[in-house]
Amino acid sequence: NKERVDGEFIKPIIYGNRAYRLPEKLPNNHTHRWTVYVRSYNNEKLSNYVRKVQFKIHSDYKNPIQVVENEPFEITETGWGEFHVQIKLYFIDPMERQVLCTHYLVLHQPEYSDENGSKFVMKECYDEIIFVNPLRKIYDVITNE
Ligand code: SLL
Repeated sequence: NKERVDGEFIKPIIYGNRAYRLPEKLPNNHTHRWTVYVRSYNNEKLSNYVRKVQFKIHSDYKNPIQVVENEPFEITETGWGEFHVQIKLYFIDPMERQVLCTHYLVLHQPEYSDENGSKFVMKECYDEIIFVNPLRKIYDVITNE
């Protein structure tokens, strides 16, 4: 069904990272385990309209480009340094342009405590996806949530 709805519709998203300090340094000098992620603002299913997410990390890594096709849209690695991560969202509707978010991975601050009292570092950013003349079936999910 190729029917479209005229107009612009917005879905809020959150992207960012968490990082935990490792109890001891790994042989490759890695000091932290981190996860970079993107999710919908209200914890609704992003996969209703996102087909896949590509994460591009520092070229130091063996797999600098990783594609995640299912929720949760996230990758976890260990490392020692901070750098820019490119997060690219691909939509189910091929007519929707890809959305690129650039996130600066943080390991050192700001710091929070989780349910178990473990300290972690987190930084999250808010952004919005704008759907222009979406397919009816995409319109239905983005407006019914
Ligand atoms: C820079 N900010 O731009 C620094 C780079 C790279 C971090 C940080 C380990 C990767 C690996 C790691 O954390 N690299 O061992 O594969 O120069």
